[in-house]
Order: sequence, then structure tokens, then C-alpha cells
Amino acid sequence: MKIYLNGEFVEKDQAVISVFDHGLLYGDGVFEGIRAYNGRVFRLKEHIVRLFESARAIMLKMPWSQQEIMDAVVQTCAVNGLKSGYIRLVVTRGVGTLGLNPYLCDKPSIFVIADSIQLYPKEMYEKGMDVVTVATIRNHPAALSPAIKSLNYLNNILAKIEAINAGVPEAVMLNSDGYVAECTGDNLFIVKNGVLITTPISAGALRGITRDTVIELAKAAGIPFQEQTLTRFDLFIADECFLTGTAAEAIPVVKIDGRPIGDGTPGPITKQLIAKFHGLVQTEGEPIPLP
Ligand code: PXG
Repeated sequence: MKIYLNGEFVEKDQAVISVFDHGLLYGDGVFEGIRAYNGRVFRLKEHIVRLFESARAIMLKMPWSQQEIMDAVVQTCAVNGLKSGYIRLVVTRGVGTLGLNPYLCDKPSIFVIADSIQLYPKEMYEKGMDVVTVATIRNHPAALSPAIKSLNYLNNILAKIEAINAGVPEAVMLNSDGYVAECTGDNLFIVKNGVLITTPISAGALRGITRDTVIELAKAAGIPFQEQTLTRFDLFIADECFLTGTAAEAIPVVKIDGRPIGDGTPGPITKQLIAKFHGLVQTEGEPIPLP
């Protein structure tokens, strides 16, 4: 496997980062998880725009153009012969000194890994998954904003640990006001009385690219949609629930905090949207030049 690292392709075991890189020392950096399907990189431009916005929010000046990074992503897939898989694009503050001052870091580091991912077992996509609400709240927007896809995921990891310790794979995180924010690596949708609903970004959600895609698909299919502040009560009385994320794709949720959602099986609108999503990703995206 070849990794793109600071402008070069290097073998996996040679793809190393300095212990003085602030990405490692402080989680000071930004990243994207991107998917390739059927020889195309899905919504690449949207991921790159979000990466640049995350970088801007942390005052990390990108020395590369958006096009250069898009080319690096596509080339990393091509040199690895990757037709379908998962791409991790990471930009760190770069090598600096001990001490927090980011301005002492000379230049950012960048790397791209093109590999595979299987987040949840296949049967969960068919039968649905169970989730729990956890005590760890989503970062307060006045601290590290949940809109920034930063390398500092420890808060979400703590929530993920709570879920796994409770015997389920994913956690619903609330915000500091007690409203539903999102999950540790996925956005959350419910269906109530035929209306598709997701939490607003202002509730502490990342503007997920899969979230945006599902909203587009719903609108095109004539499914009523709204963003709405949600409480746990709203989840408990929902007819359907599902999660979206680049890694997870779209996955039905059938139980929250031990309570069955709807009739306890993936709902019809959930299944319809998941099918449409799978159709779309096969045909849309930046082509990977494969031999
Ligand atoms: N919320 C959060 C907090 C995320 O990290 C999403 C929503 C979904 O966004 P996209 O754009 O992917 O639809 C994410 C992205 C993992 C993993 O291993 C998940 C993400 C990133 C990296 C790893 O579960 N999620």
C-alpha cells in the first residue's frame, strides 16, 4: 500500500510523522473521511471545501490549492488500484516545538490513505442497530465547535467508549441544553408521521456530506423534510430512525436506550432512502484513472 505523504508516495511502513508534529502532540489538525465507489470518489469537492473550512476555523493556512489536494486524493486511489474503499485525508499543523504555539510550526503536514472500511457488521444494515444516549455531551460550540472536523476526537471517543461498554456500537450525544446533537461519527435522522427530520447544525452536529446527500434524495423523492431540535422523547416516539456518515453510510436504528423504535424493524422511508443512496454513489463522483 502506498501512502501520499507531503507530496510523495511512500510505502506504508515508511509513511511516518515526526513526534514533534502538533497533530500528534495536541490533536492540532483537520481531516476528512471520503469514500470511493465503483471507480469514483464520491462528493470529493464537498469534502475538500469542508476541509478548507475546518482549516480556516483553526487558523491553519493551507499551502496547497483545493485542486492540488483533490488530485492527491484521486492519485492515491489510482496508485493503489482502489476502485471502492475509504480514504482518510489528514492535514496537521506540522512539526513544531514543545509548547502550544501553533505559529512555531513551519508548515502543515498532509497525508492520504486509501484503504477499506467496514464500520458495522453487514447484518446490522439489514436488521438495524441499537444505540444508547450517553452522558458525555457533544463539545460546546463555544469551545471546540462540532462543525470543525478536527483531529481532536477524544470527546467523541469517550462517548463511543460509553456505548461500547453498554453493549451497543454507537452513542447518541446530547448538547449542553439536553437536545440531541448527533452520534460520535454519524448524523441522526428520524421519521415521524411521514416527515423526515434531522437535528440542526446549531444543535451541535457536523454538517455531514452524507446528511446533505440524504436530504437531497428525500427532497427529490417528495418526502417532506425539516430540521428540528430533538429531545430524547422525540426519539422514543419516532416511527423510524437511521444514522448517516461516510464510514457508516446509512444504517437503520431500531432501538434507542432499550426502547424499540416504531415496530422495531427498519422503516419504509429509511429503506427507500438507503436504496436511493446506494444507487447514487455508484454513478456520481470524480473518476479515478485506473488502468
Ligand atoms: N458527525 C461526526 C461527528 C462525524 O465525525 C459525521 C457526522 C458524518 O459526516 P459525513 O460527512 O461523513 O457524512 C462524521 C464523520 C468512524 C469515522 O470511524 C466517522 C467519521 C469520521 C471519521 C471516522 O466512524 N465521521
